[in-house]
Amino acid sequence: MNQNPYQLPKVWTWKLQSDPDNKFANINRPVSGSTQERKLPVGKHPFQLYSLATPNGMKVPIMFEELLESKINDADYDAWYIDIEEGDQFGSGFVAVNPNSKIPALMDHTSAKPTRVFESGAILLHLAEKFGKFLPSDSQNRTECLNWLFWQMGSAPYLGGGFGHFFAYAKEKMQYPIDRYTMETKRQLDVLNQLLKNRKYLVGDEYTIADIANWTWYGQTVLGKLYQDSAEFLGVKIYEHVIRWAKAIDARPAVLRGCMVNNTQGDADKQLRERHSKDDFLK
Ligand SMILES: N[C@@H](CCC(=O)N[C@@H](CS)C(=O)NCC(=O)O)C(=O)O
Repeated sequence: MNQNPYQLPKVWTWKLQSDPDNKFANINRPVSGSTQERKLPVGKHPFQLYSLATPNGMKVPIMFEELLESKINDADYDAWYIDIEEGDQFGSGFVAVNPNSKIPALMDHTSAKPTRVFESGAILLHLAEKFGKFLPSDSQNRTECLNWLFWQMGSAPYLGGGFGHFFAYAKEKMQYPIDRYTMETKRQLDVLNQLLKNRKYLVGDEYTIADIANWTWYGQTVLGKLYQDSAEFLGVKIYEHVIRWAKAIDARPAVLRGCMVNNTQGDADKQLRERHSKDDFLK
């Protein structure tokens, strides 16, 4: 047990912390809104995406690339790089698209007055409905698809903000939060494993936006792509059905391209800082 537990003050107050090892923590504030005037760039395509290749960010270029792969050429897009470590999400232009200052954020210029869309789940649903793709048309399967889409949106913060934060990012390894969020992450992986025992994809035989949303988090976790050595720590080998599902999605050309968009880390051939044309992947 920690000999010096945190002594709760009566009222919490914000102290600006300056930590050279954690730029990201330095820009967090307990208030919302923009901190600087900054216009967002607008390219030539109908959809303007402002994002970064995190698990939440990746969902959207994967969706666009899947639509384009299905020959829906009207789904062309520009993807602009938002550097959240440098505070781009607090620029006035970005805040006007997403008042919550988080990537991904989308401007849909196909409407007379451009439509803003934020929250990755809402963006996937918006595009799926607009193009009639990756969302089942019959009522029962549509509802099941939304069940798993919203399950992901509610569950992944325990995996990312909980497990990932305390396992990989927190300077000190603290057993209490690591135990708590590891338990929950493993429970969630087991939920998916039980489901995928009898289904090819989350809703059945059809690949949907529920698979896209869940793959970037749970699929990438079992494939060892998130949070350093977390796959070994989480003992992911036992989630054999999740691994089979994750590998199948990982092999899709649109997923490969989507993961490259707004990515500036890792292997050079997997990086594409901004995407403005399909030819950008060939450079
Ligand atoms: N529920 C949101 C979560 C988005 C989110 O947390 N984005 C993170 C990166 S994955 C972000 O922009 N963080 C910047 C910040 O917290 O200032 C979604 O799915 O769109």
